[in-house]
Amino acid sequence: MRITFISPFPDVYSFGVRSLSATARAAGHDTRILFVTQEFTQPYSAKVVDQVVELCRDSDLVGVSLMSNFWDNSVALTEAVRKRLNIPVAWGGIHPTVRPEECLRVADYVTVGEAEESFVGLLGALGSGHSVPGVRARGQKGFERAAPPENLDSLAQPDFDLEHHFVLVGERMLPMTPELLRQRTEGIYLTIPSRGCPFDCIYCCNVFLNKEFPENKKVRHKSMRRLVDELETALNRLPVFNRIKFDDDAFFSLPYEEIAEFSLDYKRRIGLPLVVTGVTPSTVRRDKLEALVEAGLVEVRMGIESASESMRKEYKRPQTERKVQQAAALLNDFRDKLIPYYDMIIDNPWESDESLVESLRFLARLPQPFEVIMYSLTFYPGTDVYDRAVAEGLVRDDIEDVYRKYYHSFRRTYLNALFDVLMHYAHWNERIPIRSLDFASRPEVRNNPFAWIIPKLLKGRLRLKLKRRGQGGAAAKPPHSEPAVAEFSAQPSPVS
Ligand code: B12
Ligand code: SF4
Repeated sequence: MRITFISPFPDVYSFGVRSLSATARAAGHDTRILFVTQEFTQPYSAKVVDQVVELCRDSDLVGVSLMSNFWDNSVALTEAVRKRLNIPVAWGGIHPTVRPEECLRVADYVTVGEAEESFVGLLGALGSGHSVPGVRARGQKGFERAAPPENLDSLAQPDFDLEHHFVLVGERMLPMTPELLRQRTEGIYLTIPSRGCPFDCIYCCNVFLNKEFPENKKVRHKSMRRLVDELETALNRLPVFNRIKFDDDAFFSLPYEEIAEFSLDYKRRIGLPLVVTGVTPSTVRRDKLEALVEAGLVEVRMGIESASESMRKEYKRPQTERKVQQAAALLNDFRDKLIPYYDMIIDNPWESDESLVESLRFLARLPQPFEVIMYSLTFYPGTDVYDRAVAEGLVRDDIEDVYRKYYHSFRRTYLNALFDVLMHYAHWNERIPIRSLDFASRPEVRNNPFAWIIPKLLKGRLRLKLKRRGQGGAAAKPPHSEPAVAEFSAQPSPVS
């Protein structure tokens, strides 16, 4: 059977699709992957849709992977394929997992949860009318869930066979080449050593997964040997990668012995700079850091989200302020070799200004160097914040209020402008004057309509400092892998 997968994300990592494609190939099917790389805020042009349809023409099944934000573009491609080719389309990924009924209004099949086994089951049963655990079909009554794979080592290595991959370049779908892969990944090989998460942060889809799949609470890891084997296979096949990235909330929760085993093997067989994202402060430990830094760890990304104790409790973040400080201090001990990125959430309609000020003051006192990445709280379906936002009328239309919301577009408030300033100072490794920040965040100051001048002055000060350092580019955006915070200083910010 021939299956064409569509990845509508702007990046070409698409780990879920690569895993499914490899599994289907191992089961004897022929697959193709189309990386139709575009930001979800931009609709596909008719020219792009036409080419995608052409590349799907000889398929028995088309599979689309999506997160909620990619709804519009996934609908556009699916409708074009179904109408023009009359080929069945299956959807999978986190959005169809959380919202199967909604997705079945557009797709013929939806997989719920991790789908290596159920997808191959679907291929075997296609057209037979037989039901397959983990798969929902249009009009089908009843549904049997499929448990996620227990042993990650038993899964096929992700599909990196470029011969059957295509990627959107400008307005053209071109065959993937090693050079295009290098450009699109920026030389980063991304993988996910574990699946599952024991926590239930109220803004994360794990809340849903933990309810729907109680097995998800137990973290399943690939063995360290298998993980390094995977990296080695990818590097040998494609010498385009110069950095490895684990997008994994649970990597630091591995026992020290396993991390030490991994580190030795990684250093010997891979030896490339390593990035670990999704670090939780409660799992950061000196011995683990020492081993990983020795192996090549150069960057970690840790979720702080809020420095206010009450907010963290509300978010169900499993850490105290002391733990966060300890973790930051530990990371700072490795500052010559390691740069930490701290994630923060703003634009929470239930968060008070006092709580935001706590975060600002906390960040301003953290040991440098570090980078800050801000996220605008988004109410993804299946999360607790979504339920509350719907109940309170903050979300009236899922598509408009959630799927189309850009998570890096921030409300133009005075306190957000201060976060922006702080982020710039941190990026340039300059300390924001703590007394100025404390003054700027006092209630009587922040409620003054002229207060917006303060963030501008602070940015001006930074520019001057950088000029003196011979780096006149303070106006430049920090080179984060994510789009930088909106330019608050471009216009006066209303006072919140
Ligand atoms: C790795 C990851 C990324 C990577 C790679 C994303 C990519 N293009 O693949 C990066 C860092 C780029 C990323 C970015 C974003 N991410 Co992200 N990411 C993850 C993470 C941590 C793991 C996903 C993963 O690969 N898991 C392992 C694979 C094997 O699982 P999977 O992808 O779910 O795939 C399985 C099934 O879903 C299914 N499946 C998947 N695709 C298909 C297709 C078909 C046809 C079928 C049948 C089945 C199927 O089978 C797969 C194999 O079992 C999840 C957390 C989570 N628990 O899922 C968040 C998560 C998916 N991300 C999320 C978000 C919001 C984002 C962002 C949109 C914004 C942000 N805040 O970061 C950005 C922007 C994306 C973009 N590129 O524009 C949300 C999605 C919420 C939602 N409802 O949409 C999640 C769930 C985290 C959360 N906050 O709850 N992310
Ligand atoms: S620790 Fe990370 S993956 Fe786990 S629930 Fe919280 S945000 Fe989600």
